[in-house]
Amino acid sequence: MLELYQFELSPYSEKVRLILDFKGLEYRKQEVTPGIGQFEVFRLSGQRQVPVLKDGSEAIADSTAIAQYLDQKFPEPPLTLADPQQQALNVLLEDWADRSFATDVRTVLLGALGWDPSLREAALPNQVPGPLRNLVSAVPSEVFSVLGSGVGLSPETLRTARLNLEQGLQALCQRLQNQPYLLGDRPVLADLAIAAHSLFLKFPTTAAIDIPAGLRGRGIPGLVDNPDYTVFFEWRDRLYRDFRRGAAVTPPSSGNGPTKISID
Ligand SMILES: N[C@@H](CCC(=O)N[C@@H](CS)C(=O)NCC(=O)O)C(=O)O
Repeated sequence: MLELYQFELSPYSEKVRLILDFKGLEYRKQEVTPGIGQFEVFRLSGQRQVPVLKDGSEAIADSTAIAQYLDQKFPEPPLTLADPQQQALNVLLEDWADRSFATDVRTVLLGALGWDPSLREAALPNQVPGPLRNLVSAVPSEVFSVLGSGVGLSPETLRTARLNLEQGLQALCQRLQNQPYLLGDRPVLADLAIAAHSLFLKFPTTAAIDIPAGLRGRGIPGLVDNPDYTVFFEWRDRLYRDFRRGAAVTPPSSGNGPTKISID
């Protein structure tokens, strides 16, 4: 059986899980402990990052390489498009998702918090507004071992990331105005990559990801609740409903704070 070496809350791992589910493939998750567990990842693949897909004696690192491997070995349904011009856009959009979008989402999440993990509890009551505090106080510490600490982000970096993200979301909404998926009437790699990298913009409700109950369906205030981006979040939630295995879990009723969980 296929084995996925992963972090549960890594967007790149989520991208591969979405691809595996989209193709209807069975696989086993091998959760890697950040730090010590990455020695095993290195032993397998010659590099330390997750995701790594193990297929028998083969170990494939990097979500894009894994996507290409799976599409070649299990062609149906395809992640690519037959029309070369459309396929070029598919490649470019996936790369944008993995670099620009992924970085901006991470920066906006960390930056919105003025993040320093060691000061988190101390800083929260004074510096973070209500809805954001509710969100943040429920974020498990594992998220921050994936995201990094965010220490040293300048206000200019934060502003630029927020603007980039808003511009990207507007462009994606534009593409989704008249078609169900980003490049037509079926999802392709670009859809799955962008959906996966929106993990921290809005936590999905699927039971397939081990997310604290208080976070399901919640996201960054000012973005998830902005009507300008409704089309984007509807597309993301539809994609999860139709293709991600594991039923949706009803999030806690809005207005209440999330379930508080202990943070290191
Ligand atoms: N280009 C890689 C990026 C993977 C990546 O950034 N993985 C992060 C988790 S989201 C990681 O393993 N971080 C731990 C580290 O760099 O040591 C891909 O597409 O898979």
